[in-house]
Amino acid sequence: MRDPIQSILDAFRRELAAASTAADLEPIRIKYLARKGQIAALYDGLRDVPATEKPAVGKEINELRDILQRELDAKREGIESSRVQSTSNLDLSLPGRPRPIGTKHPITQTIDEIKTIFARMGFTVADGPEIETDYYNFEALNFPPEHPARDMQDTFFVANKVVLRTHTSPVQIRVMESQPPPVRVIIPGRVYRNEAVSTRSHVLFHQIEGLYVDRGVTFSELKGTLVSFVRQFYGSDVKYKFRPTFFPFTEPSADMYISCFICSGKGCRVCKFGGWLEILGSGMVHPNLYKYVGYDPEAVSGYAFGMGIERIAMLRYGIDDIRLFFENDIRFLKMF
Ligand code: 2NM
Repeated sequence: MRDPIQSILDAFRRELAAASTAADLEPIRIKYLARKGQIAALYDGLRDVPATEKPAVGKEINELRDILQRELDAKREGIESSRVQSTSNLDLSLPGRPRPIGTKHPITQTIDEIKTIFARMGFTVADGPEIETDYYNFEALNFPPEHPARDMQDTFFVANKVVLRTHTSPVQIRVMESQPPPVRVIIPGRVYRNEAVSTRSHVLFHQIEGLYVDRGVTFSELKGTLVSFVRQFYGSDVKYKFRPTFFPFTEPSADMYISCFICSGKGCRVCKFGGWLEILGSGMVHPNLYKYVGYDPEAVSGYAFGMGIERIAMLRYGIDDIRLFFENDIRFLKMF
């Protein structure tokens, strides 16, 4: 029995050395270690071994079986770990996996578009602090001391006489303070109002305001600029109208409306069946403001305007709940 044991071991090792994949190992295992393999045949052969030698020969077969099993396992492990480490199985010519690309938030997109239109008309972009003093947010904008907007119900107070800005207009005051006329700027940014959150209003939203001050600026220039803006933003066939209104910081003041671009003014859900959409407020800068910033109200005049970005984006895309802009639901954001 000794010779067959040695020759089985030699043959096994030769075949094992030649194997290079896990699939190569299986026939070897079957040939030697399976139920009808060569080890099993050796055990069968024990029948013909003299009784006195049986224990010793049996022990040798047991040892051979254990060696084969161990070496087979070691070879399998070696193959598996080298398969992970080796680059020889990688196809380096495969194209990379595509990664999802983000998009700009619809509010950012809307701001960018409006900025581009006003930049072509000579407006530069300015910005300023979101935490403001009562002076810049109200007083220098000609809000009387008891104006309801100054109430805790409408404005977030950070401290006595310190508020979260309720509009971007304080930046216009800061710009005028810091430079002589002419001034031609737009200011996009976040503003805050202490209001109940609902489908139509939020404590945080965005505005773009504009200001043009120079010698001899007239109301017709205000109209011309805003009409040019709505034609570029909503299309050249848009109908519009101005309606008198009131703001503390402008006199006279006017709200601008456009014909509903969804139904062309026939009446639909977006315009609430009125045919007209209010899209911005505007007016001639109140002379009192010039005194606060050190301009001569006799020498200069100007116009200002402001619009809510969420409102404009909601009208444009038919969005019926302002809260969607702030929830970062990826299904919503992917629509733009
Ligand atoms: C509006 C409507 C009308 C406005 C006024 C000023 C300034 F420069 F006088 F301070 N900035 N923005 C203004 C005028 C804003 O928003 C609806």
